[in-house]
Amino acid sequence: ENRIKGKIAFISGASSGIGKATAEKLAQMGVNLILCARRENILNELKENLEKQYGIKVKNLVFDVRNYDDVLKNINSLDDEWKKIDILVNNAGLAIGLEKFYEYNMDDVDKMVDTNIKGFVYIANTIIPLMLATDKVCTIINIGSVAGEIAYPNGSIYCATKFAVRAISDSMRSELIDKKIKVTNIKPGLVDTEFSTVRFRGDKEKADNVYKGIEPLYAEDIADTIAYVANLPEKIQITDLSITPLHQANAIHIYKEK
Ligand code: NDP
Ligand code: 8X3
Repeated sequence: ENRIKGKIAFISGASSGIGKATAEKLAQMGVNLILCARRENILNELKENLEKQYGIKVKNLVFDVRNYDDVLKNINSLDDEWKKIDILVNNAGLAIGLEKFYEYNMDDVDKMVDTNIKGFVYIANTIIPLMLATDKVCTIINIGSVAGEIAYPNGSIYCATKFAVRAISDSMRSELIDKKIKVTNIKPGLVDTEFSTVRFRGDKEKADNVYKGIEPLYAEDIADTIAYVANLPEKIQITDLSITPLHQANAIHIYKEK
């Protein structure tokens, strides 16, 4: 049963990977989309394709989630119909570097904290009041990670940001307990997206190595899960959902064929 046809979803980080695949999946289900990312040309192309292919409406917001003024300006610029957001996929995020805590460069630390925690907060903080203003049941899907459950060596800052996503999701869910807003923290394991290329600063070989010897998940797998959560009956809330490939148990236990 399709319960979300005609609804509005806001997706941050929609120009690549999980966010882009989610835009495609939700469009296929007849959901109108507000897409956010920094790369305008990719969003424009996506909007054109999705509107043509699925007959839905797409609104692009090109901004950096780290800039609170821009978050406010862009979301507040939406007209009243677009402000009636039913589904938030708070997904924009990144890891930079895989190195010892004491070797991290502070620019990279700032980028991770500012995007994955502060940007994540700015988006949710701006959109929750819009959801509260409607009388509809809404769903917030926060993209955490298995790295938000167990911290691994050389991933201290990224793991900390995903621990933060888990903590904020838990508080948010409790604070909204008497409201019509569900909060789900989806925690993927290895997903083959641009994630590792960004983490290794464009080094494709290092990035490809992460997915060698194991069949990883693909962005579409997470998009299907996001669509499943968004499409649940109104009374059902999934609080947390970890999702890994067959041969991954958690953030630190991965079986790879030699
Ligand atoms: P990608 O690198 O493929 O996509 C990341 C998206 O985030 C892009 O659309 C990028 O758009 C956007 N983004 C990054 N920084 C900003 C910013 N400052 N402002 C606005 N948008 C931004 O990676 P994934 O799809 O894999 O990552 C999506 C989420 O999933 C992240 O939160 C990540 O931590 C999480 N995750 C990923 C896993 C994996 O193995 N891939 C596993 C577990 C969680 P643009 O550059 O155009 O701004
Ligand atoms: C991203 C996946 O491998 O860094 O959350 O835990 S990993």
